[in-house]
Amino acid sequence: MVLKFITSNIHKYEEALLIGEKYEINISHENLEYIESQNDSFSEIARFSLDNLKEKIQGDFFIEDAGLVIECLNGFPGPYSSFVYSTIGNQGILELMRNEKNRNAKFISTVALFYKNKEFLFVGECHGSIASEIKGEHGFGYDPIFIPSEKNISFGQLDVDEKSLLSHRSIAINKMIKFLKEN
Ligand code: ITT
Repeated sequence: MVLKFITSNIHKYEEALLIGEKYEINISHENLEYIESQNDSFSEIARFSLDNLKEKIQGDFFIEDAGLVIECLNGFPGPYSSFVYSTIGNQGILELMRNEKNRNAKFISTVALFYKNKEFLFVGECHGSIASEIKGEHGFGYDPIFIPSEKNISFGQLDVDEKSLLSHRSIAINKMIKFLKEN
C-alpha cells in the first residue's frame, strides 16, 4: 500500500518513512506548503488543512500537525509552535523558563488521514521536560530542548530511529497504521 504524506518538513517525512517500513506501508512524500488555520485546537487545525487539501490531492493521503505544550507556560506555544519557533526559537523558550522549577512539557501530534473519501484523526503524545540548555545535533525544531521521560538526554541527542521508538509522531502514525491494517 502507498500512502502520501503531505508535509514541507523533510524530518517529519523521514520519521514517518521509518515507521511505515516496519509495517510494509510505503509512505511517499509530497512537499506541499498548505494553509494552516490559527486555532487553539490541534484537531481543528488538522481538519481544516485536510479539507483544503482533499480537492487537490489524488488518492489517500495524510498530514500531521505537531506542537510543544509547556505546563508552566499554560500550554504555550501549543498550536502556535511554528510561529514561536521561527520568532523566539529554542533560546527564547529557555529564557522564558529561566529559574522555573516545573519543566514538564509534552509534544502532541495529530495525524489527519483522508482515506476512502473519509477523514480520520489519530493523536499521539510524548511526555517529558524542557532542558536547561540546548543540546544535540539530531532532529529539528524543539528537539534539542526536549527530554522525553524515558531518557535523560534530549531528542536532539537521539538519532532518528531512537526518537521514533517513543515520539508523539510515531505513536500517532502507529495508530493510523493499525487502523489501515484493520480497514
Ligand atoms: P508541515 O509542513 O508538516 O506543517 P511544519 O514544520 O510546519 O511542517 P508543524 O506545523 O507540525 O510542522 O510543527 C510546528 C512546530 O513544531 C515547528 O516549528 C516544528 O519545528 C516543531 N516541531 C514539530 N514536531 C516536532 C518534533 O518532533 N520535534 C521538534 N520540534 C517539532
